[in-house]
Amino acid sequence: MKTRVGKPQEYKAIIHADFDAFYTSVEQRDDPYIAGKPVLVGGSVEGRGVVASASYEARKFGIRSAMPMSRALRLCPHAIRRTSRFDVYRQVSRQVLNIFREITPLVEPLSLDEAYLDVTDQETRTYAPPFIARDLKRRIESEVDLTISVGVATSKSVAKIASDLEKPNGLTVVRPGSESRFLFPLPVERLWGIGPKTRQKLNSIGIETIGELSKYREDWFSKNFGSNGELLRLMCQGIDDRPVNVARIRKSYSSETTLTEDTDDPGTLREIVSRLSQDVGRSLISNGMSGKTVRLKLRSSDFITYTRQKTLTESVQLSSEIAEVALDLLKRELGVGEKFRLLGVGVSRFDLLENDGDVIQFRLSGF
Ligand code: DCP
Ligand code: MG
Ligand code: MG
Repeated sequence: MKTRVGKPQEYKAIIHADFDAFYTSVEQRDDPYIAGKPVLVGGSVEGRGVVASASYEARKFGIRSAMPMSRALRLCPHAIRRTSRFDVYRQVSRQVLNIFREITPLVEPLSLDEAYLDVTDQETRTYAPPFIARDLKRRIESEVDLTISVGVATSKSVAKIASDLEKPNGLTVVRPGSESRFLFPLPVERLWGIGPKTRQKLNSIGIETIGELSKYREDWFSKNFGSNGELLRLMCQGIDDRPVNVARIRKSYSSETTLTEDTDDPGTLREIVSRLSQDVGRSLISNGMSGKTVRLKLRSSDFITYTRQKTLTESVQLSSEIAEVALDLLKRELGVGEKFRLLGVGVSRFDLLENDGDVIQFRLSGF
């Protein structure tokens, strides 16, 4: 590690790196025939699959991740469809994480295609963070033959917003002290944890930009966002002290629900398990993850909780695949006269270091 030669100020240097159109770029890299063309990676139309990744050429037609494949192909009938090759993506991810770790030991992978790096200790008077980021991009391009977009800032949340702004192949630097100038004109949904529903509610009371949101006072944030309010208020100012966390590993995704009334009705139970599978599939998809073990959790009306699980040979990610296994597990528990009061579905066993990157959901409660 290089020695740090007198730093002018005490701030952190954080890089957020994210592959451009990850799955499709890998496919284009490995098959020159489809380079530069609209390419979609995801499920089949017949299987009611969704788009996992769309190449930038395909995005010109309005195609986005998580869109049904059937709709995507209507928007761009000549798009080339490929099925996911998770093993290859995992291998690429591992290779790139190793490059990151040669630069700094402080690497926090968020999913297969993105990570934070804390390069505070690598900074010197002549080697500023933007140059570290530029060299990082060059290395990935020459050694892995793929492009990443990179954000450089003093905190994780600002670096993540920055990396997304000039995709593909972007390098966005937010210099120390210019966080507010950078953040304030951006729409609120750029903030981590502000989903479509919260955005709509904020818009409905006239708040469109981060700058507008930042004008509210502490008590307004705590009233409307509960215990996360202060975190969100500070994020609006570009203040985020969360450290780059090397050890944080997300091992599973799950969703559970307590029934309004205990029941043994197979139809109702099946419907709930399908819905829970959908929740889990959505989380997996939006984090670009998949897992091999599907778990069904049951709590009977006499409060006995138990789980049934099945480990598959191939990783699953899609709701339909999760539901198929979960419903099969459920089938064996039905018809023995037992009523249930709680059901849960989970997917676990990820092959690679993957975590949820401190996923925080800011939900408005006060409206
Ligand atoms: N992914 C998925 N389903 C989603 C979103 C993502 O399966 N709804 C997978 C495929 C993506 C990968 O995770 O290639 C990385 O997700 P990103 O959100 O980073 O999307 P891309 O890398 O594809 O595009 P971008 O250039 O916008 O980062
Ligand atoms: Mg990406
Ligand atoms: Mg990503």
